[in-house]
Amino acid sequence: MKIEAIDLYYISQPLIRPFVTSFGPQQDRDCLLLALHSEGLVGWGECVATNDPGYSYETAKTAWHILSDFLIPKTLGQELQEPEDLQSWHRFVRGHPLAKAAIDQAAWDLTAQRDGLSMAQKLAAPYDEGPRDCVPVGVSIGIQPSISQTLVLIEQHIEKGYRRIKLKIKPGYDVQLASAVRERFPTLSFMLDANSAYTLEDTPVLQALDAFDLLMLEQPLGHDDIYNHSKLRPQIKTPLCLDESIVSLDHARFALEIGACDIINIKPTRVTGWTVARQIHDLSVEAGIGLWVGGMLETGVGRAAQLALASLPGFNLPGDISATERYYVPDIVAPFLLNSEDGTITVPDGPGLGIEIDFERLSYVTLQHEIFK
Ligand code: OSB
Ligand code: MG
Repeated sequence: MKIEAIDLYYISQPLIRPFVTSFGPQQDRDCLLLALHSEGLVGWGECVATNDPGYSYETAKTAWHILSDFLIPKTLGQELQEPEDLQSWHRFVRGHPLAKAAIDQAAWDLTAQRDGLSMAQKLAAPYDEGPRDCVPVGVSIGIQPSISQTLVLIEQHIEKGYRRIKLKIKPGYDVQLASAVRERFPTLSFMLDANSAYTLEDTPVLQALDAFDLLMLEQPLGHDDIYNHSKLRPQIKTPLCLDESIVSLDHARFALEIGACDIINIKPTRVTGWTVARQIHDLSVEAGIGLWVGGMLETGVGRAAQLALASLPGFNLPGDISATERYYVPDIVAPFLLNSEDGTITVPDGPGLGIEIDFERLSYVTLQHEIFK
């Protein structure tokens, strides 16, 4: 499929409520959308880099630069057979996984449409089992002004049908929070995400969390660390999950070889896209570890592709793929809703991502649009 044209959109949408992590609050969420055009088909991708370099060094503006000046010129006019082709085309750009992932997602959408498959079916092609129809999902709740407000929010999400709750923590807002949650909800499946806010010196605090029967503790130490996590792991009882540290297939292998984690949160966008995400999935299945799909406050465009990934057989824990109405109303595609009876979301089964873009809404939230031909 010759890549005939590429659209790039810079969009900004208000979040329904600010999302606060250990690196600060977020109210308006910027991101990029990208469309690959070939043979009358259009494949869509989302670049989740955002306003600030908090979670990642990439921002929506650096991603615009890397995409428009390097990745898009390299991609335009090429013959795309399979999404894997992008690996060699884009290797000349070091880093910038979130920018690369926008094209990767769009290539999976485009080629799945060409093959007459949903993206879930295309991703699941190498496995005996087909993709799951529905995937269990949890919610990620940001840092609230008070513990009592957090308890109210948890209650509301349990009532909606969510079966797994993730709470953000930071030093000074951790043990008390976990203790209050466990006291109020004795059987709740809940976990904590520190987004790299601790060091090995905080080991006693992290050990104190052992008392609350957490599902897991996500990324307590450095965003670029693997080694110190392997030091921490035998000192705590809570299963340790890595997010930020796993930036490639090699890093996943390093983490497993030195015993740095029990669980991996695969964010396809953090590892350049769905091709590498599936390789990490396969490695994790071989290692027999816990595995789930992480999120980055995606619009429905990105959520559709996360759901496709989460439908693969090796994902054995609920992902951060909560309903899009938690963040954006309206969204630029029809909302993905929670099946409240079992805490799942239905995986789209239409061609490719199985979404339909609302172009009126898209143009309303677009700050910049460029067409590359
Ligand atoms: O660390 O998992 C994270 C959102 C933005 C950046 C980092 C993270 C998150 C989330 C939200 O936890 C997950 C989601 O609901 O999309
Ligand atoms: Mg995380």
